[in-house]
Formats: sequence, structure tokens, C-alpha cells
Amino acid sequence: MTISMRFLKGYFHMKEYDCWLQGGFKAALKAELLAAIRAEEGGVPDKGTDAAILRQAAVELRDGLLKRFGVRAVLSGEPGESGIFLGRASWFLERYGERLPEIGGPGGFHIGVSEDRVVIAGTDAAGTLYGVFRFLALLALGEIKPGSAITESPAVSFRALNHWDNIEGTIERGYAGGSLFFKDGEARYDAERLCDYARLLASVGINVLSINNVNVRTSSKLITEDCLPQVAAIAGIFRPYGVRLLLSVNFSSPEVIGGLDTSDPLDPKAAAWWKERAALVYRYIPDLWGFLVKADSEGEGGPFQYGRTHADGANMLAAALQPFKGECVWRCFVYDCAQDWRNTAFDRARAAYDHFKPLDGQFADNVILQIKHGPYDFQVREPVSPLFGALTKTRHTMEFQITQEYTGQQIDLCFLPWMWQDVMAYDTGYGAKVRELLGSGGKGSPSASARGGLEGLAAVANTGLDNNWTGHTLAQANLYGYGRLCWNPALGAEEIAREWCGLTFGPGKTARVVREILLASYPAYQKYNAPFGVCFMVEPRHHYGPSIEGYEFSRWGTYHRAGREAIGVDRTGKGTGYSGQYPPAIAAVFDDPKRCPEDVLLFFHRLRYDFRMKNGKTLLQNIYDTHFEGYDEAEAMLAKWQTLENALPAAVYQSVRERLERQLVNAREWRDQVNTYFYRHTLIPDEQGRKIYA
Ligand code: GCV
Repeated sequence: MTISMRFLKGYFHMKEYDCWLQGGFKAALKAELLAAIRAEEGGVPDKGTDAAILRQAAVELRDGLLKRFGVRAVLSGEPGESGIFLGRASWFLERYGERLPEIGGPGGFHIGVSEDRVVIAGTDAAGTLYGVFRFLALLALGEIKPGSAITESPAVSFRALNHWDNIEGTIERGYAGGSLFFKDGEARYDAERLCDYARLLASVGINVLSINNVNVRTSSKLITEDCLPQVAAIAGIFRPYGVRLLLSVNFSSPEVIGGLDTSDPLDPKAAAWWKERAALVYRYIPDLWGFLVKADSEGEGGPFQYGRTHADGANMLAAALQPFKGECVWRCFVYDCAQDWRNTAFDRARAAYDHFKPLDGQFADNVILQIKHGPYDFQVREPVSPLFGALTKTRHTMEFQITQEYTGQQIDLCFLPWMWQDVMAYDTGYGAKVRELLGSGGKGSPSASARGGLEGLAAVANTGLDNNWTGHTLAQANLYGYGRLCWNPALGAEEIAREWCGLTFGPGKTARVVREILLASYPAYQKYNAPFGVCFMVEPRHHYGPSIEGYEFSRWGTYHRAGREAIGVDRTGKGTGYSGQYPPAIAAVFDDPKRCPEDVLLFFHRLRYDFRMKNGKTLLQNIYDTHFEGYDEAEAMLAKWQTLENALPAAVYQSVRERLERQLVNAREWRDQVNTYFYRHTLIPDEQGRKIYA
């Protein structure tokens, strides 16, 4: 056994690249106990994916112990009395006649620690790998000791990460450098880096990865023989980590790459083309999860072009994928982006429900609808989409956005698990909170029909080629948090922050300070952004920074309609009727401005500025207050970070400091533009006489 020098010196030297898999920890278990790994893999000759995953689990355990704890362990398949025993639960029974505690569904594991044995057992190969990563994480957090017994399994079977990477190497809404997968029109990547990425994703249980943008455009050619060998090679890198690829495909492919004159889902030519194409793709990637589709949205082709429904479109692709047990993941982000702002009857927020609720039950068993968590588009605060709970006969998944398109673009710190925690805790009015709906279907094999279950999560990735993966080093916490939330939707933001900070910054004070900063960041961002759920006061196109009327007279359908006396859109029964998409008891709460949750008050209501909020102050004064407070909180985050100057490697300290300084500039812009805008409309000054630029 060797122990790294930096551990001996007690100096935790955080490396940005390593994210939450840092080295430099002290293992609170006897070195002899950790020194021998007796793995199922030791005796398994190459038998396909399971063997590869088991082998990887053993290697990750050995390498993780060395890198993270300075413990050199020997890996073997030999039986023995002591050490770490690693394999599937079935192996423990066959080899040692040992019956382990009931673990649960696929991907689950049991970790049991006694004085002379550590047992890490998975329900399957992937569960064994997840057990290794959890063991190493808990060991680093100091939460493993003799007597520990931990049994876990993931809440959902579909835990997906979606990249919006373009084949040119750019990333739509990417804020962390170029693509990890593509460059100059082809799949070009650093294989070692992709292994490191696969390790990061597997360590938090992510098991589905789409690598190309849902606005498919030039990456349409990925499903041609020109590109499939490289895509298959990427799939091969992720396979031993239990991560399966999903490919975004262009609905118009029969025309764009197939040379047909139609992509009509009810035209047998188009359907036959997709069947052949699926067969080709699966020849290269037999375990591909399936296809991901954005259709009839923001310029992408789709079934509406031919007068067909989205069920027609999705089912055509599902039929092509079905022989290979593939799935068609079909996005519900379908709305008309050619609006006239003069038309106050139109309401974009209604779109997903209006399009998809009437189709409930018409989708094939291997279709999963992917629904954005809110009705608009990843704003800092929106209500939860009324489709959750309302779909009872169609499999579906919820989509988050880890990349911070509207939440500060990885310049501003914004710890998103706060927002996701609120989404999970939302009571749908159908007898369950979102987190209780999750996992209610989709048990067993990924292609099992759950018919109504919310069976997974998907999220848009925030990673790229930057050395720290996420641009802002602290934005790594959002990727970590997303994975942990997929695994256990009941995990709160505070717990996620505690884990991530401990794993990234080690034991001690630094982690505590970073945790305070992280937890302060979402409330601060929300305060200096568009007020009370009114949304979209951002700079058009790039979406960073304030532009109060940036989208007010545009075609995108996102208006706040602020005037001299009032602001907001009436989405109650008296207005656009959007609230009627929720069950009556929920709609009644949203419809009543006195009961409506205040963080979405202006999403549902058009209110006068003198409307009294719960704290007795006017809406206008609350707008002023939150914007002054949001700025002050951003300033406090920077000041807190500055206390860490001597506790961190200079490069880490400086890069975060530089981002927090830029955040302050942005927060100031938001504060002053929002406050000035409303002051100019109302000519009512701030009660506290703070500076508002007239
Ligand atoms: C990939 C928003 C973004 C687009 C994105 C789209 C989507 O509109 O601004 O960049 O396109 O969402 O989710 O499809």
C-alpha cells in the first residue's frame, strides 16, 4: 500500500478536471481491508457488455482507491476470506453461497462493510459499477465504516443527458468550449477524454447519452455509412460504463439524406426508408437506445407539414426501431414561433398540452414523450407543465436544462438543484407529487411499456472541451446534482450541495464555504432576473443579460405586456385559459392572485403595480426590493469566495473569482435596468430611497 504525498501533508489539492472524483482523501477503513479486491470479473472471459461493465467496475475500484485515497489494491478473481468482494448478487450466491439483502430493480446495489470484508454487490453489471462509485464517494465523504450497510437502486430506468453539439464542433447554448465529440464536420474526439467523461457520467448513474443537437441539420449525416463507424466507436467508449447512446435524428431525413420526395409518416416510402435506416444503424450500434426527435418546432420538419399528427410521426419511427428494441424519444417542445404580439388571445404556454394531451394513448409502446419541465422554455422560474400527471396512457420523461441558457450561461453561478427540488415537490393535483410520479412506470427493461408512467429524466448537458468541463468550475455541481436527482428524486438541493462540495473540495472549511455560496446562488439569480415568473426579459438570440422588452414585439410568443399601471398575462379562466389545463383544485390556486405562489404570480396574472403581496408591500416595491437584494447577494457571494484565496490552488481561485466578478456586473445591469424600467413606467419611487436611475 502506498499513500500519496499530498494526503500525508494533509493538503487537498483540488483539480478542476477531476470534478467530484478528486484525489487526496483519507480512507477511514483499514488499509489491509482495502488492499485486496476479489472481483467477479476476475474469472469472466469476454462475454459481451456485462463482462465489460464488470471488468470496468473492478478497474474503477482499483484505480479509484489509488487515485483518490492513495491505496494500492491488488485485483484478482481468487476467493479469499478478507478484502473487497465485488460482483453481481447472483455471483455471491453461486460462489460463496451467500444470500444478500434484497436490493431492488436494475442498476441497484448493496454495500456491506464488516471488520474484514467489504461487499459491493449489484443486481446486474451496471449496478455493480454504480456500487463501486457510491462506495468510493461515501468513503471520501467519511460515511463508510465497519457496520455500514447501504442498499440503493435508481428511481428511474431512463437517466439521460442530451448534448446539443453540432458536427462542426460548436454547441448550441454551450458555454464550456467546443464539442467533446465533433470537429470540422465529423466525429472527432479525444478517446481518453471521452473515457474520463464516461466515468463522470457513470459515477452519478447517467445511462443514456445523446451526442448531437436536436436541431439536427448537418449532423443528419451521422446515420449514414460515412459517419456510423465513428459513432459506433464512441458508443464503444461509453459501453463499459453502462452508458448507451441515443441519436438525434432529423425527421426530414428521408428527403435530406435519403433522396425521397417526402417524409410523410403515412407514406409507405418514408416508413420503409426509416426501417432500412434503423437496420443499418443497429448493425453498427446494436445497443443504441434509439432516436431522439425534435419535430415541427423552431424550423425543424415534422408531421404537421403533411397534415399528420405527432402520434403518426413518432409511431413511424417507433415501428422502425421496434425490431431492435429501440425507443423513439419524441420531444413535446412543439409550438408556433411565428406569432403576432398584437394577438392577446394567443398563449404559447398552452402549446405542449394542447398538442399532446389529445393524443394520449395513441403512441406506440416504444415511444417516450420528452416534456420540458415548464410550459415555456427553461426560464429561471416557471410553473410545472400541466402535462405531468395528465398523461395516463403514454410513457414520458421530463426534460431539464443543465446548460445555463437562461440562468447565467456559466458566467453567473446558479445552483439549479434548488429549482429541480421545487419541481420534484410540486403536487400535480392527480394524487401525486412529481417525484412520486417518477418511477411509477418503466420498471424493468427500457423497452417495457409503462403506459402513463413518468419514467425518466433527461437534461441538456453543460459540458464541453474546457479543462474544467463546465466553463464555471462551480457549474460542475449542476451536472452532479442532475445525476444524483435522477437516481433519487427525493434528494434535496442542500444534500446534493453537501455531497458535491465534500467530494470536490475535500473535508474541511473550504467545502462549507463553497456550499454556502452555491446555495445562495439560485435565490440571488432569481431575484435579479425577470420578476415573479414573468419570464423572458433577456437579450434576444444569445439570452444573456437583461433586455426588458427584447422579446416584447417579436414572433416568439413570450410577452409580459408591461404598461403604466399593470404587468403580466392573464392566464386564468378569464384570460388565455392556460390555468384550465391543470386539475380544478390546482387551477383554483393559480387563478387566485392571493393564493397563487408568488414566484409565478406574474406568469398567471396581469396585476396592477399597487397589488398587495403577502408581505403587505406593493408588487412594485417587491420588484424593487428583490432587485436590490439580488445584487447584494451576488456581491456577498463574491466576498465569501474571496475568503478562500489561500485555501485553493491559484488557478481554481482566480477562474471562479473572475466569473463571480462578471456575475456582479450582470446583476447590476439587471437590477438597474429592471428598476429603472418600472420606475419610468410608474414614476413611483423606492420606499427606501435607494438609487434608481431615472
Ligand atoms: C436546441 C430553446 C433554445 C434553442 C433550443 C430549443 C429546444 O428555444 O433557445 O436553442 O434548440 O430551446 O429546446 O429545442
